[in-house]
Amino acid sequence: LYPDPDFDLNKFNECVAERRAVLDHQNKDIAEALDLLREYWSLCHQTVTDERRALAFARAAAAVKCLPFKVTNPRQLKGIKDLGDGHALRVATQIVESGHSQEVEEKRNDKKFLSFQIFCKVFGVGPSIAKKWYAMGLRTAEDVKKRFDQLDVSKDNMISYGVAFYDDLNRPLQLVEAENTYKHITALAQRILPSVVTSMNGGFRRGKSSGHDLDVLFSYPEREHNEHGLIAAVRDELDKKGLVVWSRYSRADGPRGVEIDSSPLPAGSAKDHLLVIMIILKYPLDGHFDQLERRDFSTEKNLGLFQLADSARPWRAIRVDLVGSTTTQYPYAQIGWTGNKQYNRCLRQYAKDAFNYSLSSTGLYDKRQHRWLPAQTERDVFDHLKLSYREPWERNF
Ligand code: DGT
Ligand code: MG
Repeated sequence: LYPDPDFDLNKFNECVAERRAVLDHQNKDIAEALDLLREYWSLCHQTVTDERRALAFARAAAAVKCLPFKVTNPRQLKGIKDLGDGHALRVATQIVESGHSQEVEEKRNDKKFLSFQIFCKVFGVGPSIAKKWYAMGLRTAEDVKKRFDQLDVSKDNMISYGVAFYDDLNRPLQLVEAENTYKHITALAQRILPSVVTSMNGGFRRGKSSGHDLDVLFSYPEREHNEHGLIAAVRDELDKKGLVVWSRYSRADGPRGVEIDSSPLPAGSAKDHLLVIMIILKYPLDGHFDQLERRDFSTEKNLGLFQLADSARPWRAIRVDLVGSTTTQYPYAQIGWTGNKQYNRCLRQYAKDAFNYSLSSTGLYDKRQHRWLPAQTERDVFDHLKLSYREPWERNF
């Protein structure tokens, strides 16, 4: 049945977190169709059932991306865990049989969906705001710009920057641009704190050649974190150079007025776990984040729009996230900020189901033994979870 004689369906289904998905997988047409339905339900959902539908399509698309062969016969799709035996399987089968799905094409061209896609491409806008704008009769990016004054968005809000820099921020950031910016930021951070360790995470670490932003992760010992507030210092240095267009800083143990104001979360005690819960409750419940992500935060973070030198004009705005983690959190932060989002969901669900562990970008918490599990490297995290190590480029679920 399978062109790959080594393919074992039972093994493939045994543990979803053991699967691997490279960017250049073999079933792009099926995955694209399923991802479109995921996006449709994630943006246009009305009910909790619709949100669940979006997650089900995300799992189905990931399953297809993990298949180590090109599907040529619909029978090859039968019995695949996460593809199921319902809606997603039906769509995948149509694509294999005819290269076409009526439903996918209708949704792709759905007017409301197209407007929601445009609105959600505004930095700071998620499905709930998109819905409001749609109800106000807005349809296009031009409508948003023209009627911006009626949108009840304050001038310093991230959304007003999202609108002002709409074109810049929707132009893909190329790998070489990301690397240059990353090097510049790393050099700056090393001048402030020579022992800092940095990594370029997000899609670029998974092998993408372009992306919507640059995700830089910093790691430093707890003690130095408390003294310096490194991310704030880096942001301030960039600001002095006139390179910051907009930024929002948050720190778990920061003074009042920052986005998250509570104590830092080192790997340690049950008391720390309580703090996690307190912060979960404080974390904004935006439609973009599902249950597994809401409890997630880092001790220090700066969302920013920075200036990037541009050949055609003095500069253009790009999205850069600076994330600080202590040395004890670093491997967890690396996994969390490498993604992709669906891979993280899968790992976290598996950690919960298999061991009753709570996995986040700040650590792995054993809820039975009430303790955090230490890790020095990403491999240690995989070992804790009794999973084979997966390279970043195999995490493109
Ligand atoms: P891109 O930027 O379009 O190339 O795609 P990615 O995969 O780099 O996506 P991005 O930049 O949104 O996020 C990178 C990873 O970081 C993703 O797997 C999820 C994680 N992440 C994003 N935002 C947050 C956040 O607010 N909190 C936490 N803990 N993780 C986040
Ligand atoms: Mg990114």
